[in-house]
Amino acid sequence: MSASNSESLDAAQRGVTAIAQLDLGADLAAAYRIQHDLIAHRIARGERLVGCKLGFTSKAKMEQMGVSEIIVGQLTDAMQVDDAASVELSRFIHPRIEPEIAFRLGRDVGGNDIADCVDAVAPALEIIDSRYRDFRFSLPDVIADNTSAAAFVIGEWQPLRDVADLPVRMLVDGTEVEAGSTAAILGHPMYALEQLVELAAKYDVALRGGDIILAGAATAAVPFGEHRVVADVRGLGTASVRGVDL
Ligand code: OOG
Ligand code: MG
Repeated sequence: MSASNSESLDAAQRGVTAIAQLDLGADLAAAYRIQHDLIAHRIARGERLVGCKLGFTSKAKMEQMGVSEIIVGQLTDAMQVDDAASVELSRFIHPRIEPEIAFRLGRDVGGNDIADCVDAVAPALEIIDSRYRDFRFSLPDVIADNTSAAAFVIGEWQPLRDVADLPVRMLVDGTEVEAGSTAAILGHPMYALEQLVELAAKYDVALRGGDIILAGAATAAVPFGEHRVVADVRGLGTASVRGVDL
């Protein structure tokens, strides 16, 4: 059951074709097992895990998607797009983009306080692309689908500083389309990291030195098309990407 669900999701992503929602019931552990199987297919093709991402850490995201529980997904090297680079839109089914902040772990978390393990922070953008029709899903559906992870961009890393309440803006071709604050991320992005430690232990996600962690979008996501999109986090700088149709 879970193998075939992970194969359907993997094929949907590779074939850039949406599938019907899965009928998973309410078992979140089973949904995370499908996510692990899905990542295993990617690893088997030569991709490498580079970190993880949180989802639904802000009210704006929860309300936009009708989901109210925080979730974790996994990031591979194939999802990373260089800052200020172009990305081909044909890779995605119905992509959306959202502003994020990213943390980098300087060492394995193990039993340590995660705040002590973070060695850098950066502005970031995440491109999400549900593999489900109409971008609609239940909580288990989106967990199985690796939390809609599709691509991400990291701006310049800098030493960790106070990120409690930094204004966040997202601009599309120079026009502001979303604005918020890092305080929208569970009240404080470091609190999101503490929640991540619990989720990661429960659902078998490693938190290793060198890993990148996306803390979750502070604002709603917007459709990603043939535009230049910038995330601007005051005090941290920007991350940007251009969507291109070749
Ligand atoms: C799920 C991913 C949520 C975030 O930052 O909250 C997420 C989705 O919205 O499709 O990445
Ligand atoms: Mg996100």
